[in-house]
Amino acid sequence: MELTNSTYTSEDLQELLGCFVVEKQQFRFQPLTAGLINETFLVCNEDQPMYVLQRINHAVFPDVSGLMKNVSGALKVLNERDYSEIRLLKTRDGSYFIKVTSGYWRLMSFIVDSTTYNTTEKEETAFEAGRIIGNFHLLLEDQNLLEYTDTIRRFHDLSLREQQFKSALATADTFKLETAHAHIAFAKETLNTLKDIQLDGLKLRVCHNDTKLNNILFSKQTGKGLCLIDLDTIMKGYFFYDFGDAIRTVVNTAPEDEKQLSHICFKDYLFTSFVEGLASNPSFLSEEELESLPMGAVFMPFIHGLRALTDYLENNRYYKVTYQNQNLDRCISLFDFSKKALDKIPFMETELKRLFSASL
Ligand code: GN1
Ligand code: MG
Repeated sequence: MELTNSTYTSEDLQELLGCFVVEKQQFRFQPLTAGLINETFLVCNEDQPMYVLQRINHAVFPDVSGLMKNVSGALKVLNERDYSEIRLLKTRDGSYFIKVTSGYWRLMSFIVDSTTYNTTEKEETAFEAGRIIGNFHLLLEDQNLLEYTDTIRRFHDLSLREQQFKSALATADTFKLETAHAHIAFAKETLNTLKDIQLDGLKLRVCHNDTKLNNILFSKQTGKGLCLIDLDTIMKGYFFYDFGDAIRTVVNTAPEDEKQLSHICFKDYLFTSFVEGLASNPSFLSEEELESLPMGAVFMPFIHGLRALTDYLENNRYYKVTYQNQNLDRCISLFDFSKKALDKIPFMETELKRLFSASL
């Protein structure tokens, strides 16, 4: 019996596949461990990946049927010449997910010869990331927001994240409070500054809400951006969020839990390429949105750092960790990037004005 990870055997997974409308054959399962929330397996026919099988984390996503409605609704329009199609496979009962004792599962097509990158040094990859994120937004621009459920309410709402942080501070053990002392102080100080950011006037759009670089598929052959994956947080939001999440992962060549702060960087040339890619789409951003974007690159790493700090104080109950202090390392590195992005605000403003001048 081949063990796929500590929880599921390949027999378990094979049985699950039998619930979906797929050709009956003996598959091989390979766990994908990059995500911090769901359990994901690549389903292979010999060495050829065919599908992605995923257990949806129900504690994080209470409304699985609303979530799958968002995903399937968006996927209907996200299928264009320059945007690759991901298909949801139906269960034998005609649903897009199945509930069994181990939880909620879904199955998606795998795009042949595609790959992801956690970080990049290449201008071309940064350009393609910008192009494909812009394309995603253009395709979804006319969607009716009322048809999209909030899969996680107030997901990027700083006041909610502040409340959660404060309640974690009230219950955390003293040793953790001491270890994270300087970062807690930074969080409190920055919360006071960022509180004044006004997003209310910006256009609400159907956003991806988790546009980190490794949620973009690229063609192994041509290097072109293909589509966005990890669609669970598709719901309303501001482009400000999707921009900031992309910038924190596209222009920083260090991973999210980098310990060596000298490796955490904001590479100007990668920012420029990303924005060039974004601006290569027909224009869809208003002047107000464009003006908001540089601050998005400060806000998003900060809010993620704050969530990681909160989870560290709460003994890692939300994010998966591979070692005890990983959430603290994530927090330190994300806060550091947020500070570095703050120093780059004038540069970001100049580049956005220059590259979007034609659309203003
Ligand atoms: C989580 O599971 P994953 O890696 O796709 C989180 C994102 C964070 C990310 C940090 C629902 O996403 O918000 O950016 O970890 N998703 C949720 O890498 O909380
Ligand atoms: Mg995600």
